[in-house]
This record gives sequence, structure tokens and C-alpha cells, in this order.
Amino acid sequence: MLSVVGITKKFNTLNLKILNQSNLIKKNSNNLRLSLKIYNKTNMLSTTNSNKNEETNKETTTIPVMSEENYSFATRAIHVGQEPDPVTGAVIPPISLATTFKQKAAGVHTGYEYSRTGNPTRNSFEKAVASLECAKYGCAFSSGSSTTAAIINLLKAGDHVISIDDVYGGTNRFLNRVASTQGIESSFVDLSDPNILKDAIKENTKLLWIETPTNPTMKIVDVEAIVKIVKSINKDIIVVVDNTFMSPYFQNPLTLGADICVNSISKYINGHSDVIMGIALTNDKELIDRLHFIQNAVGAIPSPFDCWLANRGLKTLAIRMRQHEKNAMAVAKFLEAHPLVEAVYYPGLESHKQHELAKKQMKGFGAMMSVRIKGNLDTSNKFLSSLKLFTLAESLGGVESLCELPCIMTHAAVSPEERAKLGITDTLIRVSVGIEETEDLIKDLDQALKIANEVTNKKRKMN
Ligand code: P1T
Repeated sequence: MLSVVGITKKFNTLNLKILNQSNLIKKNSNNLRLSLKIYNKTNMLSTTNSNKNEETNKETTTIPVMSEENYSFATRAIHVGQEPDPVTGAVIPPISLATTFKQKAAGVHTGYEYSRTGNPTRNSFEKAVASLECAKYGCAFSSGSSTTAAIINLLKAGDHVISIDDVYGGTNRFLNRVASTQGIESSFVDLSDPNILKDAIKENTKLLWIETPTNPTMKIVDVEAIVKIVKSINKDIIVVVDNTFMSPYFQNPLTLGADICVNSISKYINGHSDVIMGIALTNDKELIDRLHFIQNAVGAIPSPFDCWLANRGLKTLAIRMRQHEKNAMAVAKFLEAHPLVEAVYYPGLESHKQHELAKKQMKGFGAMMSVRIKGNLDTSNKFLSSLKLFTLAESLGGVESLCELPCIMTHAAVSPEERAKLGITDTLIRVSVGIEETEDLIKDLDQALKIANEVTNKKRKMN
């Protein structure tokens, strides 16, 4: 295999630098059959198949450019950052485990010095996710939570953060119990009404933290509307959107005007519940330089092996998300019609209060939902322990279906008063719909609901 690694034009001759499998550079190789790709200003591609002499080069066709940015999501998920190994031709780039890299002379290196600072496997992965989030840059961390910490590290004592009230419990915990000890103040507000911001923004507000849909009540935040208001008040306020629930397949916050997009890789992107990792993405050079500085200085980096695994997961993100959504829609409709269910919160249902906004802002509705069942805490516990296929566990976004009770599990760090205000009650169950066979999932939910209801009714009669 040959790769053209450099083209310079001198007078009317093209000088090519060609890298072949044995890594030799040949210049002006007239005896090779070449396919030249020449991009012009109108972004059209002229291809010329050259074979030995100019006489055979006369036919030129104009066809649309096939470049990285023009490929669709599923193709980019498989190919970006995944160039075959230039030495062996291995189609899957090998994991780069080395902690350090040989320098030709002091300070003269290949771009890699020390693996905390930069690692080829991590860089490939960052590049791939950046492409899917329509970002120029990506910076991976050892977890979604350490990504949050790194972003809050951009601030200093005396700064103020506004966060959506219904935020992931771990983000709430970090802002209330870690950032606060460093002199960073936080307010939690219901950003589903963008006008609230006008009163919430203070002189010292430096960052706005959005999750949409929110975890766990599935509220939708109008990112474009929020960005417009925030930037009109103070253009320097950094708008961050945690995109974990949607994944880049269904939503791209940077295209809606956010400055930074966050994904917990532990969820849909890796997709197999076997990696903890996070990533921050941006188009802003200054922000990425500061995040890379924090990544290196704090050292909360993912291992090359985890980056490789997550990159493998990423390649099937598109096909997984389609099946996740298909199952979720069927499960949501089934639950909504079920007599033992009080309410279903899923943005794909017409009954969702912000269904129209969801349709406008997202490319699909994902596979996360919350269900309020009839009964009490005992009913919730009985329901959860009666499930056979859905596993009672924290987390989301894996191929397997999960259920959890936010009031006791993911949102235990949120105060009881705040939970009551948000509607995180004893009977609110969060569901992460996996990619198993749809019918099996529905049957499982049905039998568990019936058992839970029977037990609750029996208890009621005895009292
Ligand atoms: O688990 P970690 O990779 O550190 O990601 C943290 C995180 C960030 N943002 C959102 C929206 C999240 O949901 C999470 C983690 N959430 C769970 C573990 C959970 O069960 O909700």
C-alpha cells in the first residue's frame, strides 16, 4: 500500500512524497501507477489516473470530494483516527503502551514525549470522538467525573457556576462538596425555562453547566436559547453541555452554540459497560490548550488499553443507538399504556412536555427514560427485584438493559428536600433500555410490574 504524504507544485510538475509499506520515501516516482487527488477551491475533486506519461493523462473528471468531514456519522465512527499502522499495515492500530518515547536529541521528538502528556492510542480516540461531536479538539480523562473536575479547574476562587438543578448526582456532589471548598460558588436552577437565567447570572458567573435531557427526570434544555441569553449578558461565560444521555449520534451541543461538550465515555460511546472514561470537546483553541494543560498537570488520564476498548465500542455506536432507540420507543409506549404506571418521562413520547423542543434539538430521542409507578418504596423495591432481564444497577448506555432507583442510588448525594422539589420520589425508576430483543424486554417489565402490584395490594389489604 502506498500513501501520498506530501505534494508540492513546482512549475508545472507535481513532486510527490510517497510512503510505502517499508517506510521508504520515493520522490517523483514516474514508474508507479498513481491516483492523484487534487482539491481545488470549490471543494471539488479532480482525479487523474496517471500511467507513465502525460499522453494518458488527458481525461479529467470532476466528482464530489470524499473527505473526512463529508463522510456520514457511521463512516467517521469507523475510520477517523484509525489509519492502518504505517509500519505493518495492521488495519486496527495497535495499542501504544509505552510510557515514554525516544528523543533524537534533547527536546527533538516525534510529537510524543511521555504518555501522560500524549499517547498515540489516546490521541486517535480523541480525534475520532471529536469528529463525531463536530469538534476540532478532544481531551480524554480517566472518567466522566474527572472531566467535570478538569472543566471546573478552569475556574478560580471567587467564581460562580450555574448548573441545571436536575443534574447527575456526581456533578451535584462535585460542585457542592469539592468545588465549594476551593471557593467556587454554585447555584442550581431549572434551565428548562431559559428566562430564569436573567436573574441567576451574577457579576462573577463564569460557567454554565447544562445537561439535556436531565438525569433522571428527562427535562430538555433549549441550548440555542440559553446560549443566546448567556452570551448577550456576558460572552465570556463558558457554556458546557453534558451530552452523555444522547451521545454524539443524537445530539451535537457544539453545533447549538455550546463552548464545551462533555461525554461520559463509560456510557453509550464505549457501550459495553467495561470502561470508565470521559472526554471534553471544543472548537476553542484557548480552551483546549488549558484543558490539555490540566490533563497533563493533574494526570487524570485514561489508560491506552481503555482508549483502545472505547474506540472499538465507538465503531458500532451508530448501529447500537438505532436499536437502543427502537427498543426505547416500544418500551415507553408499553409502559405509558400500563395500568400500574403513573407516568413515563421519555422525550420521544408526545406526552413529554418538551417533545417539540426535543424534535427540534435532537436527531433522535435516545434510550433513557424514567417511570413513575403506582405504589410506594416497597412497590419500587419489589418491581426492581422481580426483573429478570433488566439488571438493577447504576449506570446506563450499555448494550444490556438496566434499571435503578435514583432516590437511593445515583442521586443519593442530592438532599432530600432538593429531591422532593425535582420529583425524584421513591417510585421514580430510571430505565436504560439496551439492545436486546424488544419483546423480551416488554415481557420482563410486564411480569415485574404485576408481581410488584400483587405484593403491594396484599399488604394494603392486611393493613
Ligand atoms: O461515571 P463517570 O464516567 O465518571 O461519568 C459521570 C457522569 C457524567 N455525566 C452524566 C450525565 C452521568 O450520568 C455520569 C455518570 N452517571 C452514572 C453513573 C449514572 O448511573 O447515572
